[in-house]
Amino acid sequence: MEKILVELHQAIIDGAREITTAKVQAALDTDIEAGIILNKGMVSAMTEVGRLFEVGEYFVPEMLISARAMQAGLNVLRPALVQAEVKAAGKVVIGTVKGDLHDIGKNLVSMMLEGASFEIIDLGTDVPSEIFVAAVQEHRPQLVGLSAMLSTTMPYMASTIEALKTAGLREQVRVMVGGAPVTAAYAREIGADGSAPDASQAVKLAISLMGKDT
Ligand code: B1M
Repeated sequence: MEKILVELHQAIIDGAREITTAKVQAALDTDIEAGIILNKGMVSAMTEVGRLFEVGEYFVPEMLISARAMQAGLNVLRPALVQAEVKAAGKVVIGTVKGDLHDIGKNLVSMMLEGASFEIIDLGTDVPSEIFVAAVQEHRPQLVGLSAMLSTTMPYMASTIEALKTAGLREQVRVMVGGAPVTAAYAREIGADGSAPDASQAVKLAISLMGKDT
């Protein structure tokens, strides 16, 4: 791996925000492709942070500091990521479900969707089902995106889909779900229209769902 990406990876693990942003900029300046910077330098670092947490070397504060460095790096990478390539006009209401504060993955999915010309209404994190319902009523999107990173918050994806049904809105939108613990089988079980393991697959899924009648 290129030295600059190794340094970027380490900066995120160390939670060194300024070094992270400088390395992302330096990688862009040396014409490394945004997708490579993202996956090799950045996403892999968060996977390592998760491993360090699992083995008890990192605790919540360290995870948080790394997450902040990651987010700062993503902000620098954002213009290169969102250069629209595929035209697919559509509106997406997206959020991380109730009880869940993880937003890096959801933000990345939003950025990549934006890059594919989707209009994004981002409801943030810890979003209760009634807020999703209200946003669908207000914004009339074609797609609703639900993100969850905890096994304990995944059930709120099901509750949100139920709430859309109760509000009579389920037939008007396609629902896509994602997040590390979310499987295709789980997505089917809760009545979602699809799931994606990462942001680029999420874009492909969103485009394919746009082609289907609601
Ligand atoms: Co948390 N955390 N965390 N954490 N955290 C995980 C998720 C965990 C796997 C760590 C571990 O044990 N190895 C574990 C969950 C275990 C489980 O339930 N299965 C965990 C835990 C336990 C917790 C706490 C409970 C810890 C505690 O308090 N004891 C706590 C819960 C807080 C809460 O939410 N209520 C907690 C807190 C935090 C921080 C706040 C410190 C911080 C989040 C900061 C933030 O997001 N702003 C944090 C972090 C950083 C992580 C890890 C290390 C990294 C997550 C991340 O950003 N990954 C994570 C370990 C890991 O993932 N290996 C961990 C990078 C990101 C690019 O990937 O989010 O997977 P990801 O998103 C991907 C795909 O999943 C997919 O595309 C994205 C981009 O490619 N995707 C979608 C995501 N959403 C999608 C939606 C779609 C489609 C695809 O359609 C709509």
